[in-house]
Amino acid sequence: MSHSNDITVHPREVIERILSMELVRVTERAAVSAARLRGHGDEKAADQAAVDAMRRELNRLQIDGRIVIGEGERDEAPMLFIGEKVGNGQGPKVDIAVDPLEGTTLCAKDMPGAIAVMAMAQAGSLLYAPDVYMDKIAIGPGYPEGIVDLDASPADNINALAKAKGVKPNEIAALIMDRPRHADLIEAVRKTGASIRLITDGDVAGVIFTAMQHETGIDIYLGIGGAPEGVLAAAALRCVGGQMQGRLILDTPEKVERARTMGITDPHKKYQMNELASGDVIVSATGVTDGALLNGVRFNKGMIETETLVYRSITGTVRKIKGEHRQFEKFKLD
Ligand code: VTB
Repeated sequence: MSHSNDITVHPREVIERILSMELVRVTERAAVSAARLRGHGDEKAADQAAVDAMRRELNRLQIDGRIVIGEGERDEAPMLFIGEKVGNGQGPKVDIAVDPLEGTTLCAKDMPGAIAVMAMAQAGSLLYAPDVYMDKIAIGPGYPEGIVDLDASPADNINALAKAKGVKPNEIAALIMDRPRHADLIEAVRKTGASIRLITDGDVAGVIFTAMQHETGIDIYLGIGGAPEGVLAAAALRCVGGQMQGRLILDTPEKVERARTMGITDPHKKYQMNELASGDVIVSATGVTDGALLNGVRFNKGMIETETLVYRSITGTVRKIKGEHRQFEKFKLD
């Protein structure tokens, strides 16, 4: 009988494999804590609960971690601020991007699409983005490289995508955040005949929707949302092989300066997806409210259910993990 303990696994592989499951726990805990305040109309309290839980769980991990995308800069965010060290300092050196509650308003109003999300990568591989806006464009996998571009007109992008998909432009569905700043964009997309799904919040999930077109019906994401959310979305999309570009909106000298102190020397740079997130990345997202990607947290009698998507760029694996957390006294999720 042969023994299988002679299989050689690269040490980095082992670390990453173990960490993928650890990240699931981190976002699960953040989601459960936020969901206890779901539908209570208090965005701040829900966000704080998610931040507390995420930070506590991160500090339990065997990592030498540093927050690169977090709740804000040190002076404005007491927890999970940019530059904060997390983990027990013992394991691999990693950079971490977090959004403990992406869609605080969605959670406070119990509307679809709030998630707890984080990405972890080798140190130096996530863009240190300031908390400004980012202009973004994203499509799912399977298209030739470069068929859409942030600098092309909306009409050219929709038409090129339709051609590559082998459909008419009126069979393309775009997703755009419902904001006055998008009035011209929305008009231009509508002129092509494409349909638009407007969302009130939550464009990390919005970008990921393009990679699951068969489930979400969305072909392309367009428009301006948060830059930190752009990095998280790029990290997830990289794992499944879509295309994305982003450009920071640094429209005041103060923002240009803030970006410069974070190492960004060209304020007009158009970032490709693998410049937003490179190297080996793991992304974990747990549903807080129900959404197209994930069910929200369910509080049952004696048991809490969670749903999490975990992405790994090294293998392109996407796992949907259903957690059943039995509320035995000693294992209780708080
Ligand atoms: C964006 C978007 C996020 O908040 O940051 C948005 O990326 C804020 O946009 O997903 P406005 O300033 O226009 O309100 C979210 O929708 C949720 O955090």
